[in-house]
Amino acid sequence: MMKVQVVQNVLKANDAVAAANRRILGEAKLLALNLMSSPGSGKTTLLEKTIPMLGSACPSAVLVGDLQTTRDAERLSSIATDVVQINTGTGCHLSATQVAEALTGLDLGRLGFLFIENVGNMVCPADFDLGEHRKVVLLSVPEGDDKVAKYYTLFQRADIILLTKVELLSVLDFRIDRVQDDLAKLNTRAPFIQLSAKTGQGMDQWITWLHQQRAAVR
Ligand SMILES: Nc1nc2c(ncn2[C@@H]2O[C@H](COP(=O)(O)OP(=O)(O)OP(=O)(O)O)[C@@H](O)[C@H]2O)c(=O)[nH]1
Ligand SMILES: [Mg+2]
Repeated sequence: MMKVQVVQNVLKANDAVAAANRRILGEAKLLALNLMSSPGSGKTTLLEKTIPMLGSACPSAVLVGDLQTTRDAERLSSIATDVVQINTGTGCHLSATQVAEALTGLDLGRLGFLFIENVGNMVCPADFDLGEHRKVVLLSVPEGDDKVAKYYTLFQRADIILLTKVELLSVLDFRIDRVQDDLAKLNTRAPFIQLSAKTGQGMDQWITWLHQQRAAVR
């Protein structure tokens, strides 16, 4: 009983900070996105390709969460206007408080997009609202076509689902219809885009969605 109480308190405290973040991000009139997926499914690579395609009128900042190292921040440093690396130590997800702290160092008014690359993990990030406007969930082809039903909470909450590394479909046994059947039971609201950062397939569709969502929150 006590344990349940503690967990609920942690989530409640996180939600309060997330609500404050959402107010701040709303006033800044930017679009804030929380990118979630397992390690290595292509979040940083997607941002490396996406940010230059958004146009100079829409500067982007990135908050990137990893247990350790500044490797992802270094990859993005010459691409994004601002990059903040958040090291969680042993933490398996970003919290609203970590995002709030990172936001204090940014000039939000000049930004068009704020990308928050969560810690690579398919379970924990799903439970922690950061105050983002949209949740972006990636699944890469090498991970296998059975993941949607297994890690359902993440996919249920997604506002868009990106199937990444699709140029590998020809060399791996991956059935897209299996993914689509599972999504039909869990989340029919989120668009499903087949994408390859390597070949550029699906990138235009993703960029169009980003601009549409930004217009919607403004
Ligand atoms: N073939 C192929 N490889 C890709 C694609 N996108 C990313 N990769 C590769 O996948 C590996 C992991 O990509 P990252 O972008 O670092 O993945 P991540 O999700 O940011 O990983 P974490 O930050 O550790 O969670 C790298 O070797 C990328 O080059 C793609 O579209 N096709
Ligand atoms: Mg990364």
